[in-house]
Amino acid sequence: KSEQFSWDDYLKETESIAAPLHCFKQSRIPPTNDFKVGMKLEAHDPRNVTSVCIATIIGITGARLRLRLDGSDNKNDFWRLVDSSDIQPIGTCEKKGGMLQPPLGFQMNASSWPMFLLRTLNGAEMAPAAFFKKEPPKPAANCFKVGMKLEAIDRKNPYLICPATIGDVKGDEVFVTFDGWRGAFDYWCRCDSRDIFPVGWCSLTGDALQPPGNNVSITKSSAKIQSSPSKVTRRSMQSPQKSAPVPAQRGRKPGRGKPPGQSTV
Ligand code: MLY
Repeated sequence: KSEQFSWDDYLKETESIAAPLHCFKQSRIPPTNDFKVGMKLEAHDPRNVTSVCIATIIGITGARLRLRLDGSDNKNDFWRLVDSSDIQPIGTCEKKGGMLQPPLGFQMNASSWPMFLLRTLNGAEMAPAAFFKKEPPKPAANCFKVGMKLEAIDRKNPYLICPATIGDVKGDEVFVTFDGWRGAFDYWCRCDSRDIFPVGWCSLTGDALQPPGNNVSITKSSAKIQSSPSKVTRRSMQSPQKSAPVPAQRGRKPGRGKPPGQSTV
């Protein structure tokens, strides 16, 4: 399918409604993203939230920043909204009497941290305070209802935002289910989570909303054309889209008698 995903069509097709804006802890109009790749800021270490660390903006996506903690590896990048309370301008921590900390898994000897920090900040391009936006207020109550549609971050692939449905509601929490993925990516979160967005969010921020997975429950009309609906829908719809099979051997076909040698790619 090459057609673009349309919420209007999808809501009609699935006979469902979008969760109202006031359910979310998100601003009605997504905040503008003025940040630039390479700028530095302070961020709470996602793996050790009491630590405030130096982070570098590695990428920009919609109203979010892809961040990497200085002194950490490239395997623990994380994404934050520009109005997240987890990020702040450089200098904020010190102003509050705190001390910047090395990230969990600091790649150098702990004793080299003070010098590392000095060098990291020296001549760094610091994100201006005006770029940080105020966190939106909390929703008054959990007003999500089972079946409501939304856009949600895939926590296993946090750069992705996908169509989702509220699968359950319990107290202040909601169960976020990903349409067409058979539960593999579903999670519980608080109703005021910053990882869930109202329908239409991505089109406002310019983010690419992922299309729903392949495993959609088949409608009655299309089931009729299947030879054995119950089996076909269950089986053929089981595995999500797989990328094209990877050839066993990369690069040149090994010539007869010649060893493959080193890859040139
Ligand atoms: N490469 C991953 C992508 C899955 C994304 C699922 N999201 C969109 C709910 C996989 O196939 O497992």
